[in-house]
Amino acid sequence: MIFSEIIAIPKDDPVAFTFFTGYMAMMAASVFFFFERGRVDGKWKLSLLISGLITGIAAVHYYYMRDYYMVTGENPTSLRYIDWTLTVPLMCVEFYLLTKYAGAKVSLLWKLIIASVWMLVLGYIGEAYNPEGGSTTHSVVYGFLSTLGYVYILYTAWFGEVAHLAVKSNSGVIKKGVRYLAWFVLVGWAIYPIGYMCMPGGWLNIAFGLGPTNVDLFYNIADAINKIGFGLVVYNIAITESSKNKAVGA
Ligand SMILES: *C/C=C(C)/C=C/C=C(C)/C=C/C1=C(C)CCCC1(C)C
Repeated sequence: MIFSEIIAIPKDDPVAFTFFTGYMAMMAASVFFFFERGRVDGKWKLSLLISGLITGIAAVHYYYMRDYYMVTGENPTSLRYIDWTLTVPLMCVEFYLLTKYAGAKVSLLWKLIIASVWMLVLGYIGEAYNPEGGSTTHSVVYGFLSTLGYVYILYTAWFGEVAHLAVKSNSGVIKKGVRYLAWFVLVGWAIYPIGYMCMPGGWLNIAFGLGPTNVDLFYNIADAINKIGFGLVVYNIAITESSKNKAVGA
């Protein structure tokens, strides 16, 4: 068939649908962040650039992940983790930039990046090297080790350095914004381990019979919430702080 190369979205495949809409949403968000960059004060331009890069990198990966999924019917695990290994550290950069003016040091950035890479490398081993048919031990051991990195970031955002610096910033907008981001890490990021547990041998696979396609479903929904949501919070801080300065005539 001549059209076999054109990969459509079957109407009974929600996973394919979320790959496609995820791609569109990420791309649209990037365009938005890049254009709006021109409207914020100089010190916020880098934050908006990073927001646009996060969704832009994801958009490219979604383009390829959808293809991979449509052609093989399997989880695009490698592409997924390459995407995350680029975008999650960039989210750490967002935390750092928001608290930089309150005195955040580069060491904070490195600690967050190391914790996120730890979380992702162990999650990747958990998924990519899950034995044929699935192993609960394998999935639980690497899931647990990965979670340690997640908890570290969670702690830093809620009670650790990031939280302290946000308070020190003396800006209600930054305080509230960082708190919003901390909520994203607590609730939005918690969707990922749920997806992870759907792989063969995972707890949700065993308890409820959820399978590999649910892994992608949860990941795609979580990505849209977190990457675009994170960017919008940063955007809101930037635009509010910028207009505040204009009003004062600074
Ligand atoms: C844009 C992508 C983001 C924000 C990805 C975040 C991913 C996680 C928070 C993944 C966490 C995991 C665990 C806490 C344990 C199981 C393995 C992972 C990697 C799915």
